[in-house]
Amino acid sequence: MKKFKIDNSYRKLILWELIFPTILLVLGVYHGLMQTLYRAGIIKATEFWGLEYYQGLTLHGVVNAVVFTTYFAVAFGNALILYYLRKYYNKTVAWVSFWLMTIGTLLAAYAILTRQASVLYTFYPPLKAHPLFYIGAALLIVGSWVAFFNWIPTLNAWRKENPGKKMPLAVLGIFATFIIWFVATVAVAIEVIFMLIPWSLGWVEAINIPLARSLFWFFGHPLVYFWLLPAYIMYYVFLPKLAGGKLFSDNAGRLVFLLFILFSIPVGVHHQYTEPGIGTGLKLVHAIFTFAVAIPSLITAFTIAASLEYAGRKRGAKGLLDWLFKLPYFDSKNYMFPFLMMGLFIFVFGGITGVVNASYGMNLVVHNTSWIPGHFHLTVAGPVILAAFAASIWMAEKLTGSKNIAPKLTVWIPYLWTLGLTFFSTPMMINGIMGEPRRTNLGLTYSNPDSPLYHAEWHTNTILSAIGGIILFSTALIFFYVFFGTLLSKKVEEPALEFPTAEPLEQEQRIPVLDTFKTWIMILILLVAISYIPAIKDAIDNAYYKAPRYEINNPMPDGKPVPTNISK
Ligand code: HAS
Repeated sequence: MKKFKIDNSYRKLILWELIFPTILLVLGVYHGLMQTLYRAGIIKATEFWGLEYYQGLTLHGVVNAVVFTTYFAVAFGNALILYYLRKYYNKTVAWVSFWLMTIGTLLAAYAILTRQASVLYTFYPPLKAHPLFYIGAALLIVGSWVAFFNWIPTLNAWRKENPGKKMPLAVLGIFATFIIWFVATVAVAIEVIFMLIPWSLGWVEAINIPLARSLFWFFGHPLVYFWLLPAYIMYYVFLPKLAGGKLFSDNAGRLVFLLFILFSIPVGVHHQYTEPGIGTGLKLVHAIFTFAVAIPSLITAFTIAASLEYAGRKRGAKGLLDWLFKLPYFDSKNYMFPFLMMGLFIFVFGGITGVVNASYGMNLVVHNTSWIPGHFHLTVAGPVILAAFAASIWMAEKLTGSKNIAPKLTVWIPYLWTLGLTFFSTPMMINGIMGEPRRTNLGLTYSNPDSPLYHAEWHTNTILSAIGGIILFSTALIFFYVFFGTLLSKKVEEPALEFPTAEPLEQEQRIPVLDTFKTWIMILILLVAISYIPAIKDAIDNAYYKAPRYEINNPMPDGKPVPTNISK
């Protein structure tokens, strides 16, 4: 496909949607490193350089997992819609979306940085944050909705002008991503707007915790596919081209994105297997749907592997597996390839550990242990972040007309990142099976030889994990150098949008049900009703009591002083 020279205003919009969150990511990644140093007992304190442990963990999760990913998905969608539909969406609305997201992010950042929102990225009540944290989160979500709604008239206009033509796979992929996001975020918007904000403002005395948690996880698991699907778009549309081959099946790709619409949402209770108020029968229903949501990823594994094999054979491979070694792993002119390839490699393990989590019996062993962050650093911090890094550098080049300032160095980023994740995640998961807790400042106790709670058997793995954290942090610095250096380097050509786009291996016929969203959204509504009406009912009926507000460092509700005259 030809390059697309876009209006300056759209170019600046997408660039700012990449630059602003990447600046925040510096802080988010710094706190990732700090977490490993606390957990290894290298820091044995409640805070470092003026930022408290849970404040840092909140920053790490909110910036890396929510802010950066949401901005990237909007920026990537804004670019894909322009490039593949060659049509403009409303410029003013697109900028309104950016400013809603940015004001929301800054409000939440104020609450976190002033130590009034150390509630982690899941903001579980009864831990209370400053109202601005919740209002900021709501604005970030609404801003992303505005971006998505802005694309709908553009797609409809394109379809009117191209009757009977398949919508481009990348467009189907980004629409599926945002359909999941919109349906999922309705639940967390209800939790935030109708439960947490009035409760945080003191208008409501106490709230139903199981209901708040269930609304969060209605959103919390589809959130991971909102993170993952932009990477999947790159696996299906970019990677076969970058490998020098073709996409094994375009219709398989369409089916995968549409299956995610069905199964991303009716699974959230698998985060609540230990929730007392929700019935075990319902947990089984969500477990079954969870195994269903693994199916589109398994289809992806085979479709992308077949596409890579085709590319490897076109490069002269003859044997059973030598196609794997014919691919352009170190071609600096093709630097996106290793980012996507290593993301896939990491996701093999991220996926397997996810399936372990989904298995009820095994989940009871790993839940709330360091196995869980071990799993999700092989998913969101693996394929997702590597794909976002690659596309951010690529779009920085194309939208400024500059050239990557260090392509030979860029190619090493995914390999160093994979090394860092191996050191970071594997020990976390081993210790998790031995009972090491997640979301805990181990440096004060379990990793502190002077503490009666010291666990010597966890120590080596916490040190290995810290080594992983240091490798990841150093690699992230290389990414920041390449990304910002490319943005600031001199222009060598006219800026224009361009993406490597794979041809399908065969011209497969258009299957109408794989070229529409309506059918799949109707089935989704049915599946959500089956899986969530009983869950919400359980959460309402079985809420033992409603909880008042708690601050992070006070066991007494509503900030009341801890009674000193406790009678014996
Ligand atoms: Fe997960 C918890 C189950 C996928 C992220 N997950 C989390 C949390 C996060 C997260 C952030 O069932 C913690 C939330 C919190 O803070 O409490 N997860 C799954 C399952 C999948 C899964 C079944 N998770 C993800 C993805 C994430 C993510 C994707 C982020 C992007 N997860 C759970 C469960 C929990 C959980 C429970 C709750 C645990 C608890 O108790 O709290 C599935 O989607 C996984 C399917 C994927 C596969 C792998 C397919 C492999 C592919 C690559 C093929 C490679 C090729 C190349 C072709 C089956 C596609 C080969 C080339 C070579 C060189 C080899």
